[in-house]
Amino acid sequence: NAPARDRLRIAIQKSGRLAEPARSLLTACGLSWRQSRDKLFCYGESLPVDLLLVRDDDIPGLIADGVCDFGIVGRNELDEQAAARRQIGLPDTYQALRGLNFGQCRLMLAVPEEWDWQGVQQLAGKRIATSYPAILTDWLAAQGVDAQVVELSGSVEIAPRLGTADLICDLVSSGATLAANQLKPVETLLESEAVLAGPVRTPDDARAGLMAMLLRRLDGVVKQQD
Ligand code: PRT
Ligand code: ZN
Repeated sequence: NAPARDRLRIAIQKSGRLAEPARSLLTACGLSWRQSRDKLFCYGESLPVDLLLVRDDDIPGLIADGVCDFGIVGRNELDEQAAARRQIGLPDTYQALRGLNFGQCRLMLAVPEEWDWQGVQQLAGKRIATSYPAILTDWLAAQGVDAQVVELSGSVEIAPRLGTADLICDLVSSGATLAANQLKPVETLLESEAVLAGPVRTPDDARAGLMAMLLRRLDGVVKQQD
């Protein structure tokens, strides 16, 4: 049993694609902060809602461990860590509560341009480079295809040219990066966007009311943007 808290903590990306839009969205919900000097923790002024500025990879774990109550993170990252946790038998402790209408991208398979793509059976025995090994492993199993997953933390697009993999599974938005690396997208594993993530079980202290209020405000703001 975690200790009762009367302030809410929201984890957002410190820098990167989701950092600015996440902060603007929360500002539009009426939140404001006293900027701390190290800028890792921002103390909430208008409401008892504090911000933690972290790497996006850390956000699911911060919610799973109860350190943060909400987080704004790509569905791709949230699903990857949930799938990885499930694969080692851990229970689901967080969930995507709302889609936020920004950070849209797709997790896709991409193959060298010269391939004549005929379908997933073509993946048998191939090596696929990705930073999303758990999602890819689940997807391959669902497709009934036996391929090798090569986990890379970055520069996935150059793996086929380096010879460390035959094809890749990576995030795509405009497709320019794939084209620049002579790759073409062939299958979509996941449609992603930034989401508000929260715990499966709402804490039974003062935070519950704050969480409900913030969700209401968020729904109002996100609806206005449509
Ligand atoms: O430092 P930290 O770990 O926090 O950041 P990060 O480098 O892991 O993440 P960041 O800021 O790059 O991305 C954060 C989130 O933005 C991702 O988890 C996705 O949910 C979302 N997002 C949206 C994207 C893209 N679009 C995207 N295009 N993340 C990455 N990309 C990559 C893509 O893979 C390609 O390499 O950007 C490049 C350009 O894409 P194209 O298709 O437009 O060429
Ligand atoms: Zn990251």
